[in-house]
Amino acid sequence: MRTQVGIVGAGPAGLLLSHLLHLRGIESVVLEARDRDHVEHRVRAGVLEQGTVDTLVAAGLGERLAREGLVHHGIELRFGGQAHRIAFDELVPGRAVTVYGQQEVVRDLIAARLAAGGDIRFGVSGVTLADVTTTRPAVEFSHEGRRHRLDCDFVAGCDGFHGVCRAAIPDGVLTVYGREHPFAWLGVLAEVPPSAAELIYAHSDRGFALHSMRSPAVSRFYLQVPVGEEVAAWPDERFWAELRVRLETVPGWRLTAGPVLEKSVAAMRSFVTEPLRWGRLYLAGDAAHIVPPTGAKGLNLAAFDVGVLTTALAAWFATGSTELLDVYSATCLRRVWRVQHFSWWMTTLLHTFTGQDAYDRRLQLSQLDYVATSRAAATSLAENYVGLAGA
Ligand code: FAS
Ligand code: PHB
Repeated sequence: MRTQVGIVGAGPAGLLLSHLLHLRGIESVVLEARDRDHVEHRVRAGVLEQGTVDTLVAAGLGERLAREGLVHHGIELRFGGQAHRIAFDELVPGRAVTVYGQQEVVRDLIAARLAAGGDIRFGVSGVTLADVTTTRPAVEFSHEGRRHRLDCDFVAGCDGFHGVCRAAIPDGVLTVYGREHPFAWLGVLAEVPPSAAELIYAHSDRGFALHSMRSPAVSRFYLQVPVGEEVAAWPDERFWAELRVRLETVPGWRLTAGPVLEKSVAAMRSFVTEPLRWGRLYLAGDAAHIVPPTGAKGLNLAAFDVGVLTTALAAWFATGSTELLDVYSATCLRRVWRVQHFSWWMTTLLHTFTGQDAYDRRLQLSQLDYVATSRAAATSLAENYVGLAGA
């Protein structure tokens, strides 16, 4: 079989790339290891930057997003028994974030691809890459009991952190940067109305906590827990009790608990691979970089990558020019490092660290106080959180 762009992975990066290429008249085939139901129900991101929303709307995917997405013009930092709002509408007028679950974005993309006759193969296995340093790359895979070879002009590695595409690049080609953060996040999705209108990022001596949401009826919460923590160690009662201790720190504010729909633990790592290209293989999204979710950036960075890659591929298919393809890596990496820094900074600002002494904690509180009281510092947080305009 043959296509123009072979895409490995039907997460937000792979699906959005396939859709954007389609809008440019470029064919693609998306190969996904998991089944459709799993991909559409995987609970991950919840916050979309302005730029991501603009990209989805421009791509004709704005109808349900506009109807069900929650536009937020601020977030709250909660520490030292006080609530401090970072007001986007004052600090970065005209820019906001939209709360809309990643699984909703993925559902909209799959529906749009299939409605347009797009080719998504769910449940593939044994994906291997061939000849990606030649002008005739290919992806080989097994599907429904048969082995297939997909000949293409380019391969897009959108298969996430644990995928095969980055791993297919020989030693010595990539430079890898990163660190594992000394804690994890326990995430809970609950069928209960949010206890606040906006997200609350809470710093406490017992660790970080986040109050987020998915809709007026469904809330999303996170607790900082030790690395390797098991979900089984957190029965619902213990979870709600600990969340109350870390969030109910402002007089008169109460958390409403409810039935738990999903509970999972996510590792916290920062990771970047350079370059994002090897021959005719282009990496995008979590396959190339991971940020801790404290800055709500992973999905947004994936959307940024595939926007740049679409423009570069469209130029090649239209004119044969490799100019934009040759700078794809550098263009994305400038944003990747900005987002890496912001996500690392939010993480070090809001989490407790083993071995942290009283001096460290005072520094953290001083930084939090500075962000809460200095317009310049609050504006810096706000502009990074809503997403820096342009490159
Ligand atoms: P994904 O990992 O989403 O998709 C890769 C796909 O490739 C998967 O479907 C996988 O099954 C498939 N695949 C893997 N190996 C394969 C193989 N060998 N063959 C075929 N297919 C293969 N980001 C935000 O922006 N905001 C947030 O609020 C936020 N919250 C998060 C909360 C949590 C708990 C986590 C874990 C992440 C969060 N993120 C957030 C980051 C997250 O959204 C990722 O950045 C995003 O899923 C990246 O999308 P992809 O690059 O498409 O990778
Ligand atoms: C989420 O709603 O899942 C979420 C929100 C903000 C973050 C991370 C996750 O920083």
